[in-house]
Formats: sequence, C-alpha cells, structure tokens
Amino acid sequence: MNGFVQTPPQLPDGWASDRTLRETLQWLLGDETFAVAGPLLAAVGAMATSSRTLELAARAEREPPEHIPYSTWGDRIDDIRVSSSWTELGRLGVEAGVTALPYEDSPFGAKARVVWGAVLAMWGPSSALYSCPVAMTDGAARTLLEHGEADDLSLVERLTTRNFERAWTSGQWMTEMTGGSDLGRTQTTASREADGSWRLYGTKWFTSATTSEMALTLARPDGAPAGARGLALFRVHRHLDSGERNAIYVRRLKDKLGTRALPTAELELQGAVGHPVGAPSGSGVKRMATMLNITRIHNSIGAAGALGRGLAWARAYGREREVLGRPLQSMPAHASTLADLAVDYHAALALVMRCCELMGLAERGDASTDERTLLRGLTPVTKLTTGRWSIAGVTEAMEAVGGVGYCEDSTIPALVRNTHVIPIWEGTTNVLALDVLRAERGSGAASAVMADALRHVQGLLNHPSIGYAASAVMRAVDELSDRLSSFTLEPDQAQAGARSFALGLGATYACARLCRQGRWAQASGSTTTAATAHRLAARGLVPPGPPEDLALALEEVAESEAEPS
Ligand code: MFK
Repeated sequence: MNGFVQTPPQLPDGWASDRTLRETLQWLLGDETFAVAGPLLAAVGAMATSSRTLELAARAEREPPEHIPYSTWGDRIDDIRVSSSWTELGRLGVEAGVTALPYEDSPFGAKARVVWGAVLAMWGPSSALYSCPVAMTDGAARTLLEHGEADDLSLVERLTTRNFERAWTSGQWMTEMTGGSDLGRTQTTASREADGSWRLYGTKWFTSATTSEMALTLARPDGAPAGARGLALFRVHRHLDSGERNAIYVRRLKDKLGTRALPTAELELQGAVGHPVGAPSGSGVKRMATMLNITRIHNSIGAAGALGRGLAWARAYGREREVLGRPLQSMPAHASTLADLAVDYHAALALVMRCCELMGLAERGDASTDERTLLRGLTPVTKLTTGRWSIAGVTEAMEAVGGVGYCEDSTIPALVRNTHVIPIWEGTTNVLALDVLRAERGSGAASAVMADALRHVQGLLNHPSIGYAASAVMRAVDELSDRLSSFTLEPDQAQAGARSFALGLGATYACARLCRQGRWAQASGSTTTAATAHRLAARGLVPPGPPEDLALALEEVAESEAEPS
C-alpha cells in the first residue's frame, strides 16, 4: 500500500498573513489610526478564516434555499427556507460591523469606510454570499438617508445595527423580463388607491436575498411617461405592519451557476403595498443610482476579497506540496505565476480602497467637488476592472492547486463559481464602461480619474525603482486622453471603445496608486509594492481599442455568421 498522504493546506489567518492588506491599511490610515484598527481587523481576519467559519460556509453551499409555496393546510405562504449556516454567517458579519461600521460613531472618522472595506474583504469570501444582502442593505440605508422622509429614516437603525436579532436586510429589485440594464423598459406599475396608499403590480425577474425584510424597487406610477424618466422609487416590505404578508408571490427560485446558498427568486407583485422614497416623481432611476453606486463598491470589494482568498489557497498549497524534491512554492514557474496573481490582488485592493476612502469623505460631507467627481468616475471603473481581474485570478488560483482545487470538498470550486457572478451583477463590464462615458459627459468624471492618476505620479518619473511605472502611467494617460477626445466625434466608435478605455483607465489608476504607496513603503524598507507597480506597468496598461473601421469589422462578423446558401 502506498503510504503517501498529502498534508492538507491550511488557509492562513486572513489578517495576520496578508501583508498586502496590512500595508495598504497602514498607508491609508496612518500609524495612529492603524494601531486602533489593528485589534478589530485581527479579530475579523481570525474569524473569517477560522475552521468553524469555513465549515459554516461549506455547509451553506451544500444546503441551498428551498421554496415552500403552500402550508400543510393549503395557505399560500411562499416561505423561503435558507440554511441555518448561511444565517449564522450573516450573524458573524453583522456583529463584525459589515453593515454598521460606516454608520457608527467610530474612532476612525472619515476613514471608517477604509476599515470597513478591509473587514468586508476578509469576511466576504467566507460568507457564502451573505455579502449580497449586506451590499443591498448598505445601499438601501444610504438611499433612504439621502432621499427618504421620516418613515424611511426610522428604518435606517434596523439596517445598520450590529444587533443581529434586530437587524433587517434589504433587497434591490430592479431586473425585469424586459431587461436588467435597460431599466427604462420596467413594466411594473404603481397605482394610487383612494386611501392614498400605493399598490405595485408587476414581475421582478431576478431578486436576490429574497428573504430580506424590505426591498427598494422601481415602478411606473399610473400616467407617468415611458422610459427611465417615468420611474419612481418605492420601498416594499415583505410583511405589512399588521403582520400579514404583503401581496408578493414567489414564482420560483433561480437555479444559478453559483451563489447557491443565496436565495434568488422571480417575484410577482400583485398589488403589493409600496411606499414612495421621496416624491413619486420620475427620478427613481437617479435615486436608485445612490444604491447602485454603493453595491458596485461592495461588488468590487468582493472581487478583491476573492482574489486574496484564491491567492491565499494557492500559496498554502505551494507551501505543502512537494514536486521533484522541492516545495512547489520554490519552483520558478509556479512562483512567478503566484507573483502575477499577487499583482492582480494588490492592484484590485488599490482601486477598491481608494473608492472606500472617497466614499467615507463623501458620506460625511467632507469631499470636495473634485473628490465627488472622482468617486463618480472611479466607481464604475473599479467595478468593471476588478470584476474582470477576479475571474481570471481565481481561475488561476484553482489551477495552481491542481486537481484537488477542482474538487468540491476543497471549497475552491465554490469560490470560482461565486466569483463568476461579480462582473454580471450590478451591471456588466460593458454596461459599466458605458456608465464611465455617461459620467464623463455629466461631470468630466473619467477625466478626473486621469488627472488624479497624474497627480499620484508627480515627482516620481525619475525615481530609481518607481520611475518606470510612473512613466508608464503618464504615457497611458496620454493614450487614454486621445481616445476620449476621439469619442466625442463618433458616438458608435465611443461605445465600441468604451470597454478597452475603461479597463485601461482602471489599470492605469491602480498603477498610479501603487506607485504612490510603493514610494511610501520604501521609507520603511519594503520594496514589494514598488515592484508590484513595475510589474503591472510592464504588462501594458491600456488594451488595444476597437478596430478603426468599425463598420467594416462588424460587417465581416455578420458575414461570417450568415447562413450558408
Ligand atoms: C459581493 C457583493 C455583490 C453585491 C450583489 C448585489 C446583488 C443585486 C443584484 C441586482 O440587483 S443586479 C441588478 C443590476 N442592474 C444594474 O446594475 C442596472 C444596469 N443599468 C445601468 O446601470 C444603467 O446605466 C441605468 C439603469 C442606471 C441608467 O440607464 P438609463 O435608463 O439609460 O438612464 P439614464 O437616462 O442614463 O440615467 C437616468 C439618470 O440617472 C441620469 O440623471 P439625470 O436625470 O440627472 O440626467 C443619470 O445621470 C443618472 N445615473 C445613471 N447612472 C448613475 C446615475 N447617477 C449616478 N450614478 C450612476 N451610476
């Protein structure tokens, strides 16, 4: 009998072992605040990677939600039962502050969102997608604060408490059969009753965290115009104040590639009571954008967290596995693959933590106009860039663990499946790229991202170890500016070029941030971040644009797809 048994890799502590996350936080918080945040972050890191939490996550993945349409006695109940492990993961997150931290009086001030971003990045990959209701709950709380009236504001405490027994989550019901992106085609209507209440009628086609106590949704008040400008924003509760069910019926649960512990349903609103958030005029999409911008940052943190988790597994395996008489981690081919994965992770963190920093300022009213514009542009850029990186990165991590990584009980397949939703949720890569152009048209937000990238590399062009990356940022901004100018001439060319432009902008901005962080880290003798900036730049920051003769290229594709005669 063969006596060989592979020592299993152990996922290391999520905070203590993650030098990249710790250095980034220390840079952003400064030594004093970092020292205050340290114990909190250490506790979350240990919780997120403990064997108990990992077992809860694995069990939640194995116990998908169940839809119980009728009671034993024939009542329509539309109960959705979720795994108790999934609920417990929610408790761990809520008690750690994933919904509360940014709304509390904390010692972190405007940096609370930075600390929160690290908490979420560590807990998210262990949460079996409880991170999804958390994202929407945060988005709903902020939307109610910004656009709501007294009744709305009274709910914010329940959305942002650390007391899990009191805590509510919120859904975000937007997608209908007519489209997930083209919300102007929303068919749900809202009718005003004689008693002044509003009733909603329609089908919501893809609603996640359907067990949430409330949701924000869009509907067209009777008589309102067609298109996005006719939509109003409503708050809908699963149960009425009387305790009765609201008129919301579950058609079925979705059978998804991943996010299996998370209930996602098709819902019918058959006269469901809704409460307008702000005046029920046509500014629903604009108000919903408050929520969308927040959930997009959550989504990006999810991408960075997934990259970090994949990298941690790949490193853990490389430490234990022996190949040709050497530890796998010392094999040059393997080591350089993991080094590239580490670049993706750090670059993703650089983007998401900058969004957190700006969001914290904006939410406290401390952001300048320029910083608000920058956040408007950086949010879609970060979401689309980190989404693409995360898919490639976790797939690479799975390969690095070999055949075991492809087996369910390693938990890595769940990580890969769950990461695949990231570029799709909250707007696909292309939808987000078009949003970058919308934000540029509205307030020059893409130009603001480029200007801030240049500001970051100022004074670094001749630096011995950072000059190469800093110069690459300068050249990339020149190229991106040229592309942006050409977009104003040709609307079709602009749409076709939006994706490569936005991905280039994401990589360029990440590189600029890494240059600045690398410069700071060198003072304490660390050269890793400078080398990371160098490596990112060496890959090339701006992908090729669309073919110059777009019409001809599209014609060729059409011809190649024509039916043979
Ligand atoms: C790990 C954690 C993961 C978290 C998961 C959460 C799960 C949730 C699951 C889902 O709900 S997925 C649903 C995903 N759906 C989308 O993301 C919608 C995608 N579509 C878009 O993003 C469209 O761009 C959008 C519907 C927002 C707008 O397109 P339209 O209908 O063509 O509207 P228009 O006329 O461009 O914009 C209307 C107004 O909103 C404009 O303002 P004005 O009226 O003042 O001109 C826009 O400027 C404004 N606006 C649009 N997007 C904005 C925005 N304002 C600020 N920020 C934005 N992002």
